[in-house]
Amino acid sequence: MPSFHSGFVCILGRPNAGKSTLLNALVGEKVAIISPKPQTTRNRILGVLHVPGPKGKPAGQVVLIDTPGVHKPDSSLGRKMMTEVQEALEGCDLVLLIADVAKKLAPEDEFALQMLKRAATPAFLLLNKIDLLRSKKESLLPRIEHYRGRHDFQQVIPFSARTREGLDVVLKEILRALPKGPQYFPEDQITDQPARFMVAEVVREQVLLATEEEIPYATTVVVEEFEEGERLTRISALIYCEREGQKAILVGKRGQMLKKIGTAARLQMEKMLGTKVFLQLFVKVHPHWRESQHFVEDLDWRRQLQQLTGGPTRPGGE
Ligand SMILES: Nc1nc2c(ncn2[C@@H]2O[C@H](COP(=O)(O)OP(=O)(O)OP(=O)(O)O)[C@@H](O)[C@H]2O)c(=O)[nH]1
Ligand SMILES: [Mg+2]
Repeated sequence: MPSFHSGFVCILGRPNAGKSTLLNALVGEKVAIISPKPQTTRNRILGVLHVPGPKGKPAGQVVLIDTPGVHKPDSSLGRKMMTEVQEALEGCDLVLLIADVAKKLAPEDEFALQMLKRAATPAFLLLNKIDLLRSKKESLLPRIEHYRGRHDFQQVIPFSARTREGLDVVLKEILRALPKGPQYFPEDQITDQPARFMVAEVVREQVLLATEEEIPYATTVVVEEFEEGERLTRISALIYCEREGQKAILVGKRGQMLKKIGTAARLQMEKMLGTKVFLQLFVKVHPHWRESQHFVEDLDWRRQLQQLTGGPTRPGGE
């Protein structure tokens, strides 16, 4: 296939800029969870976009890597998140730096720019959320000037991941920037995350949507049991939080909150898996888990997968 273009494209930017929304919009399926709260994404997430060409022949493959929002970490969890960003940047062909035009420039935007500069990879500046601007073009100009002065971007494209305005231009330019290359993933594969870990994320998304203040940040989800049948999948998951008070809120009066989270998560899982789902959720307190390097490392699904399949589990043993 002489004209097949492909490559790895890293999505980088401050928390809440719309990186995961862009990933899902380009892939056309929900690969990453999304929430109005910053620091939703905690690990790098791969989404494969199979681009059809004329006469139904594939024209290319864009392997997108969504990353956690760039911030100054203040815990083991935050440091792990920034390592995930760094790993995603390594060896990619193109970086998409996502800015949120509805927000003022913040230190996190500068951190993201610094990471991009260190990566020394061709980059696009994507100005997201233009649907929130009243007088679109004029208000974008100072932002564009600022970024143009800081870095040599191959493209600067305003768009909206939510309304899809400008998304066709984003995709066209990504394809143009990618080299001729192989098909990295088979045509029926859209992510490398096993279903077992995607369902943990689905539960976490519902926790993020249903709770406030520190609970979204102090919560993580681990799937304990995942038994896939032809018509029914049995899933049991633990929601970890850091304090008894958080547990009381997550469970709710007479278990109402946990039930609400469970019902919403189950409906999403049934759509995702194409089977009925029997979901059991439990809440457990693990004081200061975000500070525990060991616990945070064990949350990494790539490591959990190695444990499940009996492979090496610690760096150095690999
Ligand atoms: N109005 C508007 N909202 C958007 C757009 N793109 C994303 N959002 C919203 O912005 C919020 C954050 O979106 P995410 O995709 O989770 O952002 P993210 O950059 O992945 O965030 P982290 O994972 O926390 O770094 C959500 O409430 C989205 O619905 C857009 O183009 N327009
Ligand atoms: Mg995200």
